[in-house]
Amino acid sequence: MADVVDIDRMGIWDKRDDMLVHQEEPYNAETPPGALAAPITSLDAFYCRNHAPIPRIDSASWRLRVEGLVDRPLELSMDDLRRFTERTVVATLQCAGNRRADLMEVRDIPGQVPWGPGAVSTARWSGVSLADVLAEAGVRPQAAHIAFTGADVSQQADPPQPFGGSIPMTKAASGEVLLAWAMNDQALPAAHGAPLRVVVPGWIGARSVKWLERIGAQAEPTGNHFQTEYSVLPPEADPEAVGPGDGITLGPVAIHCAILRPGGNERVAAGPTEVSGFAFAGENRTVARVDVSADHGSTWTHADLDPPESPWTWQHWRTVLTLPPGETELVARAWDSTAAVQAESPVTVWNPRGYANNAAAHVRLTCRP
Ligand SMILES: Nc1nc2c(c(=O)[nH]1)N[C@H]1C(S)=C(S)[C@@H](COP(=O)(O)O)O[C@H]1N2
Ligand SMILES: [Mo]
Repeated sequence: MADVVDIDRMGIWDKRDDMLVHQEEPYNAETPPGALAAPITSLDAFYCRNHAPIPRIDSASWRLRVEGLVDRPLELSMDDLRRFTERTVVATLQCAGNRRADLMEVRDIPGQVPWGPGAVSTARWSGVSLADVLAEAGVRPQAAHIAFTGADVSQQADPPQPFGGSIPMTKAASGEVLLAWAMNDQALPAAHGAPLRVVVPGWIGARSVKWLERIGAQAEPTGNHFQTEYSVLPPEADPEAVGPGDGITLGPVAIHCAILRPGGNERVAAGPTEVSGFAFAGENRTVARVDVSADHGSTWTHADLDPPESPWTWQHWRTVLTLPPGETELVARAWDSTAAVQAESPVTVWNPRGYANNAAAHVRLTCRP
């Protein structure tokens, strides 16, 4: 079992002073709103989500085990991994708990991190394709799921368990899922899973397991605590008294958007004003349209979308709306390429653990005449 780093925290996390820190230990911090406007998030502003202290790993003696339903079990060092073809994917990572704070206003969600809209960031990830490593191991046809296990042991499971998750073989075999050792062309920081992490583009952040130690090919999804923890339960369910199959296990990210400017506290003059933000469609969906309204949805303006950095990233958008003097509410809603649209209100999507809040974005502001 890996033990815990006891050096100065700031040195480990290496984050900007204006990160919105929800917890120091385990460290949970969201990206400040200003940093969400950049297509690629700088390492010192990338959100960080942990369920346990950072594990101490000696990358020289570290090995990745690939086992289960495979013809050739593997034990790979970092040098072994670097012999596979290096690949780079620009991908947005979004926590399933992003915007839980808005759900908590509908009804309390005890014991969970009150994330605002900044549990999302985008990086250039480099490493090897999971598919290439699985091909080397020779995955047997009975393997329908690929399970990942990290080195960090979380007390949030009873008994404590390493953090883990799984994805179906169909996703695992697609070239975009990476075992990444670099982020924005720099060595993967300890906070983000060094020496090696999974990056599952278009899926909730929880499946992108950090500090990866084991890959298992298996017939069923993993029984790891965090696989079923990240599920949407019906509103009336007691999260302490549910079985593994009672929820909707989360995978692909649902269409979502955020308004970045103007911010809620910004001083804005009435009249034509640029409104901007980003939208993100998970898995193989794309952002098809973003509608913005300043009159409670009587009229909608279609925002201009920036081209995405890759099929796996958010897309920033902007438009000009004429804002009236006095109090106004801006609303933005995104549609994806399957014509799925965001829920109008968090009331619709409230669930006991507070995941997958993709309700339309709202910003209240007062404009000077
Ligand atoms: N080993 C491990 N992997 C993990 C986690 C964790 O606590 N331990 N948190 C997951 C969750 S819930 C999210 S949203 C992402 C966050 O990745 P980041 O901290 O690099 O932003 O990592 C995922 N991978
Ligand atoms: Mo997450």
